[in-house]
Amino acid sequence: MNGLDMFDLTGKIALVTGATHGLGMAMANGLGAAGARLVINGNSSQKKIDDAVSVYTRAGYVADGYRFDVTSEAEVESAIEQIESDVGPIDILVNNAGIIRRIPLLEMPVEEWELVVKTDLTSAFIVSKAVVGRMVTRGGGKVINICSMMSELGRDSVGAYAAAKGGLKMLTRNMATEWARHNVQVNGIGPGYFATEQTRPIRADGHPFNDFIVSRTPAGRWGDPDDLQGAAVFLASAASDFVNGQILYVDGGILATIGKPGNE
Ligand code: GCO
Repeated sequence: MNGLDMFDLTGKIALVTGATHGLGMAMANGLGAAGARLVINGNSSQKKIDDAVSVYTRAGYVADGYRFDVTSEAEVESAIEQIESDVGPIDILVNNAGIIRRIPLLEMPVEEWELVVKTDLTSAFIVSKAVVGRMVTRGGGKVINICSMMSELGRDSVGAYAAAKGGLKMLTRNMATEWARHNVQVNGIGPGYFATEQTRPIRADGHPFNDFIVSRTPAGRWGDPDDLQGAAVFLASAASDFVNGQILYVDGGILATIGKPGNE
């Protein structure tokens, strides 16, 4: 295999959780453009899933949608069984589904904390457990866990999210430790600050965070969700067959620096 062939995903089946919108949709588009057949998951409504499937189909990709709750082991197990019998064996799993609650820790109800940790961290364990058992039997596969700046950095009001995303980074390393020998490569992508629905409230014109992020990011801008496609294709493809347990930060340089460029 040489040149661009190693990035080719033709014939591969990719399950992307939370791929009805936002970063999940951008990464699924990248995998589709590289040739993968898409299986997308959402849990808010069947209509949202159907709408997303038509977006992928119109883009020219083969896509199927499945509604299930990634935090429920029973739902996940039966959905994975269904997907593999309807569509075929899952070669690539992207654990992308997640939520955020911006509540200072001293005001955070424990129920909200648990919901965030369950959705952003425990779900990756549950879905991977169901999918990777099957990958091991078949001789290999790829898992990509979607981490965050908050896998490395704290920020006021996002304590539960940071705890979950920091945990997801270590879960990625532990999965790599246990599964590399089975030819399952597990890695993470750590998006920086991206212009999505999730960040809309803190991107609003005049919101101090908007100016802060633009000046704190060496690239000088919010990320465009499509900026994640290259990293997703790389970690889903044979090009990363000896890459295990890494987190690839796609952040315009935030983690490389302490401050804004041009500071005296
Ligand atoms: C926040 C943001 C973050 C980003 C992203 C950073 O409030 O700090 O919403 O959580 O969305 O995860 O990588």
